[in-house]
Amino acid sequence: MFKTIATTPFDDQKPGTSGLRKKVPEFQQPNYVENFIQSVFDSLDGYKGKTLVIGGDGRYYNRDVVQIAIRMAVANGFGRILVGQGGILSTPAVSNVIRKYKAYGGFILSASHNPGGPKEDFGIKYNIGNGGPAPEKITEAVFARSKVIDRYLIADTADIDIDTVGKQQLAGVDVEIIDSVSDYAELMETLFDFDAIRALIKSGFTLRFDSMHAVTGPYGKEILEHRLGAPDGTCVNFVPLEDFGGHHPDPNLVYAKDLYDLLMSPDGPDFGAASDGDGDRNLIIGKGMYVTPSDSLAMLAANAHLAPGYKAGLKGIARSMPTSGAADRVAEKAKIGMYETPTGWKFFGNLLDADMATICGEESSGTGSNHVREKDGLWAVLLWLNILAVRKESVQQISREHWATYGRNYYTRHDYEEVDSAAANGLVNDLRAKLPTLAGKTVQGLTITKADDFAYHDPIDKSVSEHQGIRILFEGGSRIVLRLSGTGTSGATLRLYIERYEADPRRHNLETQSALADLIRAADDLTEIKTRTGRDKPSVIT
Ligand code: VG1
Ligand code: CO
Repeated sequence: MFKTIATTPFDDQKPGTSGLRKKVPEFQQPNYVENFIQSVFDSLDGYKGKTLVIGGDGRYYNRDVVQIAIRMAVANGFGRILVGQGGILSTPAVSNVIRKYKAYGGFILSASHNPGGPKEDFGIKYNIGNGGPAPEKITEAVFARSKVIDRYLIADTADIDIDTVGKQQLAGVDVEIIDSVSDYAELMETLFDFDAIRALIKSGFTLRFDSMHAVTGPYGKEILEHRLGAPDGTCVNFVPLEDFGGHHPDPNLVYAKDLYDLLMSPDGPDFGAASDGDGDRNLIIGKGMYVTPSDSLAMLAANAHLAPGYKAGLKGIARSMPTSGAADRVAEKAKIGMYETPTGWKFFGNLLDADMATICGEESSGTGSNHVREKDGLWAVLLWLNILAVRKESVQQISREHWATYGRNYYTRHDYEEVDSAAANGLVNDLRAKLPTLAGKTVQGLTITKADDFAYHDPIDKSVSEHQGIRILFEGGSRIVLRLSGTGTSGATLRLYIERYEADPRRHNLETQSALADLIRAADDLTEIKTRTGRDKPSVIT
C-alpha cells in the first residue's frame, strides 16, 4: 500500500519569504509537489506517530495538493492528520490548530495575496510545532534536500472525502476532517469582548468586511455576522473562489479600491476592513480615514489593554525592519521592549515564544500577537472593533489623538513589480557597494547619517540573517529602505520604503506622497530606480 517512487531533483525549490511560490503549471510538473513535500519530511526529525495539519486558502490546485499531502504524510509515518473541511484553513487558523492540538507541524497551501487560477500562483509553506513558519534553518535544509532528492513515499490509495467533517482511516492512520472555522472563532472569543462589540453594532455602528473571494469569507460570516450580530451584507465577497473572482486578493488601496472609495463617501459605513488570500493580512479603513499598517500596529499596541486578552499590558512589540517607527514610540512610552526583525513572520516566532514580544507587525498589512504564530487579519479587525467599542470614538478621532500624543510617521511603499531580474539585482548590488561612502553626503537637501545593509541577530537562538534590506538614514530620523521581494513568481519586485517623522500636530494633515516628496526624489537619485528599471513610476503605491 505504501510505495517508494523514484524521482529526480528540481533546482528551484527554494522557499522565499513565506514558503515556496510558483505558477500553477510549475507545481503541476510530474513529482514537483511530491519532491517538495518529501524534502520537508526528510528535513524533520521525530515526527513518527505525531499529528500533521493540512489546509489551504482554497485557490486552484488546493484540493489536489491536499490529497497528495495526506497520502504522503501517511506513508511517511505521521500518526494522525487534521485537514480543514474542503481543504480550507486560513493561515492563522492553521497556526491555531497546530497549537491547540499539539501537532508536530502543518502545511499551508497558499500563495497569499498573489492571484489564483490555472495559470496563476500556488504555494506550499511548512509550519513548525509552535504554529509558526519554519525558521531559516529548516527552510535551508529543505532546499538543500530538494537538490538531491531521489525518492518519495506515498500511500497508493484513492482520494479521501475532504468535504465531510469527521474521522476516517487511511492505511490505518486517522485522518480527521475538521470544521475550518470553529476552533478559530472560539479563540477569538477568548481574546475580545464580544459583548461590547455586539453592543456597539447594535447601537447602529456600521461596518463592511471584504474577503476578496478568499479564505476569510466563512470566518467573517461566522464571527462578524453570526456571533457578533452584524447584519447580513456586512461581509462581502465571502465565498472563497479558486481564482478569487479573477482579482488580486491583496487588501491594499489598489486592489481594494472599492472599499476605500466606499469609506471615503459620506454615506459609507463607520468601519471597513479586508483580508488577503490566506487570511493573514488586514486592511483597516475608518470613515474618511485610511490607517496605514504601520500606524495600525502602533495604535493597536497603544490600545490593546482595552481588550480582555491583553488587559495585563504588553511584554514588548516587534516589527519588521521596513515597518515605520510609529510602534517604537509606543514601546518607548510604555517602557516595554521593541524589536526590529527582517521581513517575514518567521522572525517573530522566537520573540513570541520567549514572551519578549506580545504584538508584532509588518508594513505589508500584517499584524498579530502571541495568540498564534502567524499574522492574523481578522484578529486585527476584531481588536480594532474592541477598541472602538470601548473608546466610543471613531477611527479618525483615535488616529488624530494618537498622532498628537506620539507624532506622525509619514510612510509609503513604492513597489516596482515584475521588473527585469538582472536590472533589479544590479541596482541592489551597486547600491550596496556604495553604502560605505554615503554617510555625510547630501541628496536633495537631505543629509545622510548612516547607510547599511540590515543584518538580524536573533537574541534567542543567536542565528544571523544577513542582507535583509538596505537602509539609508537621514538627519531628523527620515529613512529610505530598499529590498527585493521574496514572494513573487515572475521577474523581480523591488520594494522602496520611505518614512519621515513629524512631531508637529499642525503638520499632521499633509497628503502622504507630498509630505515625502523630497525623500522620494532622494531615493530615485540614490538608486536610479526609474532609469534602471525603465519604469517612470511604481506599479503599486501603498
Ligand atoms: C511580503 C511582505 C512581507 C510578508 C510576506 C508574506 O514579502 O513584504 O512583509 O511577510 O509578503 O506575507 P516580500 O518578500 O514579497 O516583501 V503573505 O500575506 O504573502 O504570506
Ligand atoms: Co497572506
